[in-house]
Amino acid sequence: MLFHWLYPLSQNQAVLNLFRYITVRSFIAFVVAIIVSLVWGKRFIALMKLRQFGQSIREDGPQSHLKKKGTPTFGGVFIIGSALAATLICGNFLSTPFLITLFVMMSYFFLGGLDDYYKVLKKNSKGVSAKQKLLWQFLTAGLACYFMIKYNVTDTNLYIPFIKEPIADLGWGYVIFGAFVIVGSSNAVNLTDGLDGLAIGPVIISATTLGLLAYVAGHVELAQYLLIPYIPDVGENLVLVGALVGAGAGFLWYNAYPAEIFMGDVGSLSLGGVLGTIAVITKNEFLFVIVGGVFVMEAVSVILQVVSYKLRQKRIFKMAPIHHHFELSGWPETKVIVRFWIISLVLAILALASLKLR
Ligand code: 57M
Repeated sequence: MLFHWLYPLSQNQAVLNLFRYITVRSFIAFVVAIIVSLVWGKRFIALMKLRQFGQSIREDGPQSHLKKKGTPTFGGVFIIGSALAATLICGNFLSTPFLITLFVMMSYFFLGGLDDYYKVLKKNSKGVSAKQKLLWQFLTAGLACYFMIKYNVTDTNLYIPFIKEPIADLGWGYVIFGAFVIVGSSNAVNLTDGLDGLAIGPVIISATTLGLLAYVAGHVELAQYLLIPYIPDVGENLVLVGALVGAGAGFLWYNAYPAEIFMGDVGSLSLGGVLGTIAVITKNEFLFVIVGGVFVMEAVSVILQVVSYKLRQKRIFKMAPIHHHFELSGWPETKVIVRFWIISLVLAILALASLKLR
């Protein structure tokens, strides 16, 4: 909103001109969000403890997790809250791609918040039913993809890494395809969120990568130079990413092992939703498999485990998602976390490198 107020003044005050640049506003959003989340986080944790809004722990999980009982949850409220505060200051609310991403984030924030509320209120690990959750997620993601096409934000072509021409035109089928990517991303981040800092580290890395991809896609000369589709106004998503990365870093300050707070579904579903939406809106659905490789690995481990158990009554992993397998194999929690961060970083660099190879 500050952007809309300062922009007209920039004609008289040259220094305010800086506020026109997406890069400058993204940086300011990052700084604002990290300060707000660090300051607010401490108070928020104290409040959650006072209200006894703590996590219940499943007894069939790794034994090392039992000591985490009562750790406050709902951390996503201060991640998204801090990011939203920074975005309200720095964002350009006339950008349709930016508004669509915000729409998905807030819808999943609401869904995750409701789920956490039920879990905490009922003091058990079940929240909103899986069916209701999926229905809400698909409705939101489908609407978002419909808006993308209706408002000419993106075309309905499919692009794959390393090839500059589209491989197919899905027409309105793109709504279904895009919705799958967004819902898959949201749930994969949720599955990853099972160790201290395990989800937020790769979220920060993947969001930064997708933010850069959005910036180049929204920059006419850079898009032409890199032979990627030019998508007007999509660069504004870098401002949201700046805010989320700042807020995420502030959250990690408290979520780092041993965690003082968990993000809850309110955080994991909405952050995963944002990543998926930016991947779809920038036409990087397939590259996202590499960028978000850690989330993909976690989700695939669950699918393989469930299918194998149903078909053969045998498990592939000691426990799925795969981070539990490594824990039960004797790796200390922090080793699993840091190694997953390293994998995420390597994949992000690979994905960015692929931009020049087409
Ligand atoms: C959420 N949530 C954590 C916290 C966090 C189908 C099946 C694979 C689903 C899966 C599942 O329910 N996943 C979704 C995972 C939970 O954390 C809360 O949930 C929020 C995210 N949604 O923010 O509020 C626990 O994770 C630990 N944690 C940390 N640090 C953090 O920063 O240590 C979380 C954040 C917390 C805490 O212990 O309580 C969770 O794991 O429940 N189910 C599973 O993951 C279960 N796997 C399983 O059943 N595997 C089976 C089959 C079905 C594949 C198998 O391998 O045979 C495991 N999870 C647990 N116990 N806790 C196993 C049993």
